[in-house]
Amino acid sequence: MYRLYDYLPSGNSYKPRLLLSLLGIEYERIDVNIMKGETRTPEFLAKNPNGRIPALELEDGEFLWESNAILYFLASTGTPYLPAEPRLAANVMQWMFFEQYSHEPFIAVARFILMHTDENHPRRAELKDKMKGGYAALDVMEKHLHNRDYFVGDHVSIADIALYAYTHVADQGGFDLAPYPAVRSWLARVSDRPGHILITDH
Ligand SMILES: N[C@@H](CCC(=O)N[C@@H](CS)C(=O)NCC(=O)O)C(=O)O
Repeated sequence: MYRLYDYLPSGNSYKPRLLLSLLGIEYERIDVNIMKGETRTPEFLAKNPNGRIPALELEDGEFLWESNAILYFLASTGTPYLPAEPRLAANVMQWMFFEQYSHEPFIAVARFILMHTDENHPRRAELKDKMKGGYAALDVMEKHLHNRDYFVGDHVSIADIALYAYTHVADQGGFDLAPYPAVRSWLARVSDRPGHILITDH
């Protein structure tokens, strides 16, 4: 059985947790409290030398880390979440790289700062740039989704799971999704799927 090293409030670890649930795959969940430094212990660094959750322990005892790589692995055994056609599969990768470079560093980090620091904390100075970058990512998503149901092709894929994770809680990072009707409709479509769980569920 897989073992997922996880922290419930984290959108990055929600990605594999959500996909495992959508695919109906049983797994053991190990809670790693990132706020108590549990990702930086020698024991955890032996699992992920980069000291971050999520990490997935495979049946042979090997570890996979980086949320989108874990999504790729879980989806790549003939599931509908990764198209077989190379061009569409590359489009899925394109949106997952977009998520990591142009979306998560802004929306997830703004959410982290607002959830974990008080008003006078020096990290609050980062928020202006985080909001600018986050809204730029939402603009790209809105434009792409205005005539589409999902990011790639006509079926939900791991690109949607990767982007859903922090977009659906963007309000917790101070983002207003009211001007993004296509993004809001897409969020509802993703959350309507059988097996869907909330970020706080497992
Ligand atoms: N690019 C990584 C980011 C992982 C990440 O930033 N994880 C955070 C929680 S969301 C973490 O473990 N932080 C604890 C630490 O840095 O010690 C991924 O997508 O998995």
